[in-house]
Amino acid sequence: MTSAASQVELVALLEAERVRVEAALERALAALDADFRGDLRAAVRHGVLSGGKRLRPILCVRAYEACGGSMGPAAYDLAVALELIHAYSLMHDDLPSMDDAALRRGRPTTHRAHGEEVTMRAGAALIPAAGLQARAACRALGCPPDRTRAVAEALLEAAGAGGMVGGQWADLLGEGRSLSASELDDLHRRKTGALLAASLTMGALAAGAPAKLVDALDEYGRAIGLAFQIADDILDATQAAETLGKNPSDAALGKSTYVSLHGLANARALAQGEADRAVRALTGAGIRAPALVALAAYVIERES
Ligand code: GRG
Repeated sequence: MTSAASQVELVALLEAERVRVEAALERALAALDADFRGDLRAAVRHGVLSGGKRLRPILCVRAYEACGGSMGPAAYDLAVALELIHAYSLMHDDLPSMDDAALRRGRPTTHRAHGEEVTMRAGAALIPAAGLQARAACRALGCPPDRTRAVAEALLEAAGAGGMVGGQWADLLGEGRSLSASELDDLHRRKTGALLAASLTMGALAAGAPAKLVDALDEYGRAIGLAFQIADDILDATQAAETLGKNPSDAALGKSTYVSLHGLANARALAQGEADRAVRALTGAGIRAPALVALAAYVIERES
């Protein structure tokens, strides 16, 4: 458990960071206005600007700073490339052909508000937009071409078939069937963990960090990715849909979860173990980043 004082500090930090992320998202969407018009623009804005914790961009800027990058608007412009991918994934995940969800972040899902066809288009349009956003931000940060390429690759690999899309596919195939513990780990390493880990490595790569630091932040990201997902399953099992602002739950969709597989108490212990592993990855590499340490605790203690 984090102390009450550090909890207060973390809440203030998250709020201050969230405001900077929202501003960067507004800049990113304004730059897309020429191509994204009418119903497409409205659906994109619904999916991207509908709240959310903005955890991925916050991890990215904190990794960038921990690796010596100097903070400013361009760092947030880079970080929101991750949020564009995350937003598309949630818009598509909620579609009738996937989770068929009515509610996301306490509001109607994008397809319920804007229709299924435009939501598919809006989500698809966000994928290349995210790649271009990352490239433009790297250039603004003064990254040389090889660094820019490495950052863009980290984003697209994490979002692709070996990462998030592959994990989502495994998730859909797993509906209505009981997965083994290793199948469940593998699914979530890809579906949730890959993009969370890329959030850290993109920040480190953009700052020009040596491989040792990039690898340590990758390990931190993968550990909090798993911890985050286990915490998600715990919240799903213990909180009402209204509190979470989303429905239906994974259990209701017939999916295996850490709670269904391991039980609540073991799932909590597993989440704590992963959060501890994340912090060890930082200390092992000599990375001094109190915000990242606090965020490792936050991912398992959060209430939404
Ligand atoms: C066509 C197979 C196929 C895939 C398309 C839809 C999709 C790609 C991927 C979905 C991946 C997905 C739903 C991952 C879930 C990750 C997750 C735990 C989301 C919740 O993240 P939070 O808690 O959400 O950070 P907020 O609302 O705070 O942004």
